[in-house]
Amino acid sequence: LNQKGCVVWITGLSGSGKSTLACTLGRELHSRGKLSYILDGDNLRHGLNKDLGFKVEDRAENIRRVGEVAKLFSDAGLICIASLISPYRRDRESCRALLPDASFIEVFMNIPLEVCEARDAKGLYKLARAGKIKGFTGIDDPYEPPQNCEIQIELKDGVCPSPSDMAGQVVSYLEENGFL
Ligand code: GGZ
Repeated sequence: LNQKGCVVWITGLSGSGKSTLACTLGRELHSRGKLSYILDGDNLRHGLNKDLGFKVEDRAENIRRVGEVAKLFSDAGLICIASLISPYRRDRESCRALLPDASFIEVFMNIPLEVCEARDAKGLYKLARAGKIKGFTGIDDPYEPPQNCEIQIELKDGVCPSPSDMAGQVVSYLEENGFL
C-alpha cells in the first residue's frame, strides 16, 4: 500500500489552465486507485476563505490557509492538488516550508498573458482592462513566476498542451519520485 502523500501546487495566471489540469489529474489518479483531493482557490473563496479579497495580505492569508489544509491531506497520505493563482513567491515558499522535503511539488503554468486573456472564459480580463475590476493579476497586479519549480507547463510550437498531456507530465513526475 503506497501511502506517501504530497502536495501538487499549481500556480499561474487566471485562465492559464490550472483548474483544467487539477481536474484531469484528479481523474487520472482516481483511475489508478490513488486518493487525491482538489483545493481550488476560486471554489474555496465561496467557503473557507469567503472573508478574503485580493489585497496582498488577503492573498497571503488565502494561500496560508490552503497550504495548511493541503498539509493535512498530505499527512493523511493523499495527493493534494492545490490550484491557486498564488502570485507571490514568498507565499508559495511558506507553503513549501510546511511540508517534508520533496513532497511539495510546484507546477508553474507558464502560459503567456496574451493566451490567458484571449480565452477569458469568465470575462474577467475584459472587466479588468475596463478598470471595472481593480488589482487583477497580470493586468494591474503582479505575478511572480517561480524560479525553481519542479514542473513547468508551457506552449509547444505556440500551442497549449492538451489536458491529458499536462496531467501526463505531472503523473510522470509522481511516478519518478515514488508518489505513485
Ligand atoms: C485575480 C481574481 C481577481 C483578482 C477575482 N485577481 O480565473 P478565475 O477568476 O476563475 O479564478 C481567479 C480567482 C483567483 O483566486 P485565487 O484564490 O486563486 O487567487 S490568489 O491565489 O491570488 O489568492 C479569478 C478570480 O478569483 N478573481 N478577482 N483581482 N483573480
